[in-house]
Amino acid sequence: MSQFEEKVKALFADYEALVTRKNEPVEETNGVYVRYKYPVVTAAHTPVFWRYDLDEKTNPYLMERIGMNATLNSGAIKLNGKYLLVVRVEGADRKSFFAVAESPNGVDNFRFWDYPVTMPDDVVPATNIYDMRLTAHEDGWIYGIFCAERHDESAPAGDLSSATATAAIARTKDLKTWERLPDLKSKSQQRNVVLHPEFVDGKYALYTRPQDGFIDAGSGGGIGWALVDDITHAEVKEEKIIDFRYYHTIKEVKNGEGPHPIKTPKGWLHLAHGVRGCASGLRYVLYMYMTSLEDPGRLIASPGGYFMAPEGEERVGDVSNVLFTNGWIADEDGTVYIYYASSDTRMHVAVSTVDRLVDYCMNTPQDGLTTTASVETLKRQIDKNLGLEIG
Ligand code: M1P
Repeated sequence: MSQFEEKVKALFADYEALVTRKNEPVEETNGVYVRYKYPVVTAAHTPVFWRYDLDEKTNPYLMERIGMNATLNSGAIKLNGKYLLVVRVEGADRKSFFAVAESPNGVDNFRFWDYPVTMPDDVVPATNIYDMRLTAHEDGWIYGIFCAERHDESAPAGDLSSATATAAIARTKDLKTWERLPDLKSKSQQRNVVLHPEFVDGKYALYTRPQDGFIDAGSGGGIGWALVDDITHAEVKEEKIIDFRYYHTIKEVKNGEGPHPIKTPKGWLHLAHGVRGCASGLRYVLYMYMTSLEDPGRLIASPGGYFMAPEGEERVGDVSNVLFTNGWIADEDGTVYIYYASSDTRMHVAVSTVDRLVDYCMNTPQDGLTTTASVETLKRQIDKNLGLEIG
């Protein structure tokens, strides 16, 4: 075997060792979920044959030709018994694209399909696309709603950073062939738009995130709710805020719906991200809430504080101090696989159950919005516990 062939063999052997590594649950003390030890998808999980030209004639030094920078914010769905992530892969060139990674069990052995998704362009092509939310809708299609980012052509000459965010819509039956529908029409910019899985009053229902600018949620108010007559020409005509932002909370600066909510006998279970500012920049955490079965746009439970926040290596990455989620899978037995990205760099899984998450939402005290209220809440629990005969 030539030296080149040996190097290729070693590359594939290292890759196989990484993608077949067994993941291990990590003991958590909070009882709500269990994190897993290893990230489920990293840039190193992207296939060797994406990154290297494996032809000795054209790549005699066996160098990486197409670098992959990160794997993050992934949509999730279970299809034909497989746990599938539509991963946001970001190349070294800063362009994000979608690629499907498949696992037999939801916690490890994620392997990318050979080719990334070829997403058709809208009439006005986007520069960058990312953060897909997948919804198997009762109309029979699987929808992917994602952010389409374009340079803001109204920006002053020389400003190459201003951009616009629009919700793009595509649908598929198999995650392989995608039909692109026109982008969502809305008075404001939109990101983190999610399709509800059922018709509501005979209409498609969207969770929205109206925002003043590309970054700034500004007067947007929070997570919105809008009904749409025709998904093939979707337009937000009326929008009401269903989960507001508040001063001095984990979602003071911004919030956004995660994956579509899970239907439970007690209501729709929602997972979202909340953002606050601090001296080191923005801090993104995950939080939960529930809405009514009769009216999915009506809040019925709002546990205070964060559900998950960055820990350990999760704190550091391209955009540090960030947890972000846009995918989860509820299995038939009630197990919930929560897929989240840390610091815009890598994908992780945490596992819980529908029952535990509902209990968390229904019984975690609400944020009273002041120190005085928080201390009173704490004292009530202390009083109760000290009145119990334990042991
Ligand atoms: O960098 C953190 C996140 O920032 C944005 O989130 P939001 O839509 O709330 O502003 C998105 O760009 C997201 O992709 C990113 O992970």
